[in-house]
Amino acid sequence: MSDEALPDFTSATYKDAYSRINAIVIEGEQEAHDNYISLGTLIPDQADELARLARMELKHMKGFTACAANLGVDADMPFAREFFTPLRDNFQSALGEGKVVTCLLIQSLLIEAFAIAAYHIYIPVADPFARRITEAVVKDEYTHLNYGQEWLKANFDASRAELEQANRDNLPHVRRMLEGVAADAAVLQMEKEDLIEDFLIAYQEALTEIGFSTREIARMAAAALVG
Ligand code: PL3
Ligand code: FE2
Ligand code: FE2
Repeated sequence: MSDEALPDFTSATYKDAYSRINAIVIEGEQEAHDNYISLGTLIPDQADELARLARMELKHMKGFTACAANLGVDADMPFAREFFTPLRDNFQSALGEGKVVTCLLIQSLLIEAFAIAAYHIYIPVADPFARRITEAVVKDEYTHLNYGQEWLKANFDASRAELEQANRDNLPHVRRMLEGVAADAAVLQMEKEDLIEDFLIAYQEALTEIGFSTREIARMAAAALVG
């Protein structure tokens, strides 16, 4: 991949695809910020740490906003807002019910694993300006995934059933999101199969650390096929 030609970052086709992909990333970072602030209301003794994670998300958002400006692209924010609707709605209803486990699964496991996969696959095909920014961001996203992972690991017995249900309710949305972004991602020379593979590695590693068995994880991953 690395010895292939990079995309033409100035072409109309590239900029058109970038206006949606970049907007998804900006919206995702903004919502991640809001979600960590909200999580601080559910876990008050962690509010300071969660506010620190939230601040990192705003920094990411600014970085990706600069990437669009650098390419002369106008991010399609209404498209991106729509893109996140299912996960945003599910996070908001879990928040309303005080379901911290579901909120952590949606934000720290699913959304962060999705971001990690997307950024990994993007880095080798990004323009040099965006590459530097994305490399710094992806390190932070591991910190965020790890935050949720460690909390859920420490509370595994009490969280297990809710995690399985939240996975069933939300993993199918992640699959649809991957499918929804695939055509634009391909214009950026990011392959759908690579995105799915990287996502599953990050997500399954987290579930393993939290305490699920291989068989349980296989059953959870199957929810994306039937959902
Ligand atoms: C949480 O910290 C961030 C959530 C962001 C979700 C990102 C989804 C990415 C979709 C495909 C993007 C490829 C990367 C392009 C960068 C401009
Ligand atoms: Fe982020
Ligand atoms: Fe994050």
